Amino acid sequence: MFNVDRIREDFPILKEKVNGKPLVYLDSAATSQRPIQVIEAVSDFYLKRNANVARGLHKLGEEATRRYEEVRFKLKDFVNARSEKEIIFTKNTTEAINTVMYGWGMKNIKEGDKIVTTIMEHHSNFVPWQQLARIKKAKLELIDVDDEGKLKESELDKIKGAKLVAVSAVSNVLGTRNDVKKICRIATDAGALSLVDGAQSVPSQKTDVRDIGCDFFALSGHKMLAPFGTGALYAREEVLDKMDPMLYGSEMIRKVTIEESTWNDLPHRFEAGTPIVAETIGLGAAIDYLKKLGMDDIRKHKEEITAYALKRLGETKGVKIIGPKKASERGSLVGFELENVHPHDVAAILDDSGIAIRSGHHCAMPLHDRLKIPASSRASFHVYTKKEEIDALVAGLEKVKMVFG
Ligand code: 7TS
Repeated sequence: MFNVDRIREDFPILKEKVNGKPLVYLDSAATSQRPIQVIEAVSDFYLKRNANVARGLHKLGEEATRRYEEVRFKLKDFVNARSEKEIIFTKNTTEAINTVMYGWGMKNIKEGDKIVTTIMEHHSNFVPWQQLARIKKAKLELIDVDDEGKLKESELDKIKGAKLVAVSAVSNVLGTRNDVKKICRIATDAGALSLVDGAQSVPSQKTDVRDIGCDFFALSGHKMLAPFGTGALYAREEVLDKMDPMLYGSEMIRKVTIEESTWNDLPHRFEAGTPIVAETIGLGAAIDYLKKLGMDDIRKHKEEITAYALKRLGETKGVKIIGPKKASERGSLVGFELENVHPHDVAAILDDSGIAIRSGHHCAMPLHDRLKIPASSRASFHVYTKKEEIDALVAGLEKVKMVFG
């Protein structure tokens, strides 16, 4: 049984006060809070088990390696990859996407080739392709959105003739949940590789990379209750095996002589240097936590909260909601504008009441240009979000309107 009050007990920070008021944390799309189980997994490692991995022959080092590699298997199961060799640990989604840009893109994209992405992308899934296109004199084409912030069906034709299609599963501004399975199928049929940015989808719904049919999938740990500095790239083994490493150094080599070097097996070839050990073990604890709650129940809860937020904000005079109208077509966030008030003022005044939301361009400047707005406000939700917090947001917005007459 999904019990939010019970879940909130696991998140110590939710008992904190901000500006003398109880914290109302509605910025989980930027980063989630962490349950005590994750915090304790990290501190337990430093307190009792700290050693570097894949090096020492001593007991502590072996144990650290075992626990660290165990997380790779957990993540492989969590996203339904075929093999743990397809899971590369990265520090976030951004690093995962850049690993593809450098390792696959620099090798395979040639002058005149076409890369397709969308206007709704976060800069992390936009700038790497823009730069790759610039360096290689390739073309970057964008799939546009309609008035409701959904990808235009008619523009999916752009995928024909592309070498790579990169799309987010859920937009961090519009909230739009894209039909990535369909887009990846069109890409595969067109002979293109596909990359899915799962930063906003992984914390809110079941992830099945085989069902999606993508070649690459990027995710961030810090949005899915895990520590900062954790994340992963999933890549299909056949594709990964032909990619070049982005970073060179220790761990990723097999043999080094003065003249040349050869590379380690997958996945270690793509993980140069000492990894983020304790925090990755924390990622393992976050996966356990999410699985225990159940991804289907998490999705149901988040959809309920999102539907409630859409309803309450929709009833609030002066509020204009950005993105799809139905909660079922969204991830767990709602972007909006408040008439005649700059989003930064909205966020600052809400903050006085202990309510944390995000305002700005949300690292999606091309999208804001397309929407012809300089910035927007965004409330985003997680497993611990209660309807009362949406009520607090709406009351806070009434206060903002009063301040601005
Ligand atoms: N892709 C999407 C869709 C995102 O929302 C984000 C982060 C990223 C990629 C990059 O993730 P990172 O972990 O590598 O930074 N989005 C946000 C946000 O909306 N507010 O803060 C970070």
